[in-house]
Amino acid sequence: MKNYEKYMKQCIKLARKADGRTAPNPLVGCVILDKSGKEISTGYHKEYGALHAEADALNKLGNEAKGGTLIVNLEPCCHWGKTPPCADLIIKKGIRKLVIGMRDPNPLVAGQGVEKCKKAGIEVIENILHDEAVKLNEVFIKNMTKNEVFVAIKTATTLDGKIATKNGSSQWITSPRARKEVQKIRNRYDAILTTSSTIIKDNPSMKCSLQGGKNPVRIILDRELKTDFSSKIYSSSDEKVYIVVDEALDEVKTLAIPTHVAVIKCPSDNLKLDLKYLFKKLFELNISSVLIEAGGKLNGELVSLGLADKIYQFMAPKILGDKQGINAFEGRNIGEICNTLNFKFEHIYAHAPDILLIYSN
Ligand code: AOF
Ligand code: ZN
Repeated sequence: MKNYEKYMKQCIKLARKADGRTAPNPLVGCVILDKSGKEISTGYHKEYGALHAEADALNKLGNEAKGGTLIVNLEPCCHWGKTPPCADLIIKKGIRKLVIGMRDPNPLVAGQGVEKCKKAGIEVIENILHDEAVKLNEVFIKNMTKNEVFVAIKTATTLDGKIATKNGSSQWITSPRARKEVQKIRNRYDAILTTSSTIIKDNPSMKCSLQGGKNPVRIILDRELKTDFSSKIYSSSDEKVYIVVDEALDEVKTLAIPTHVAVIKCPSDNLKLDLKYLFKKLFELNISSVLIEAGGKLNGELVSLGLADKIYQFMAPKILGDKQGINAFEGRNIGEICNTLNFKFEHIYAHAPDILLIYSN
């Protein structure tokens, strides 16, 4: 068992090499051992449309795979998609033992890949490092099981949970090292979402400056169309920019939007855009995951509505000490501590002098 865990760890590490490139497909890595237990091949799913991890690893081999063991973090597929079924290739190559981290939540697979391999006489060992396998593909799992976009919030606070002073001054709370880490997080998400207030205040470009990284789609909540199109966020047209406006907005105003910017008309209530509607729309636009980089009001609304799957909270060793400073999550008014919104701890990382806390809903 211990050895399988070691190889499963390797599968997860291989899979992560394609972080941010496989959506809407999962992150998958694969290791193959020959019949004496020696590692003979590895592979991973490199990007959407590319070979599946198992095929990537098996295609490098001839007869040596016969009688061997294949370790993979996700159940092999058994359907014809962009590529042929991996289960068929595994059987054809004479693999004797299959070790998986988790079953595939895709209804087209969902246990049938395992069944097919078992029927062909392959021994199947399941749930090796299951929790890690689930975490690795949290976006894919939510997409598949709920048909919804995965939503994460990134925030950067002082020790007293403030993201800005009362007059909005916020640059920079965290250190350059922490801000570099933000680039890595951006690279994992399909889209970054912010608000007109953040653009007007900070004029961010919301790109990913990571070497070899990809620029995410940018989404701007701008109910009344207040942003200036000369703002940095609109400057490059390499990736789509969506501007989300109130569906009741004056037609003349929407006509002035530049051609590389697509408009999403969204219903609103009480001067607030309907976020549930918007997220449904984003999923229809093939956006699998979105990272929110905005202010306390939007963050507060998202958590209150139960729409945030994950929180990345950077914290700097600074204290604002002013109750009028802006909170990372605004807008709730609770009397009792038993009414807090509770998240689950996932990880803590040191990016000295700051820390990164990761929580899930
Ligand atoms: C695997 N290994 O590396 C991947 C799997 O359209 P396709 O052919 O790329 O198929 C996509 C589906 O195949 C995806 O939704 C998931 O169920 C499975 N992806 N399966 O065994 C892989 N990427
Ligand atoms: Zn496959």
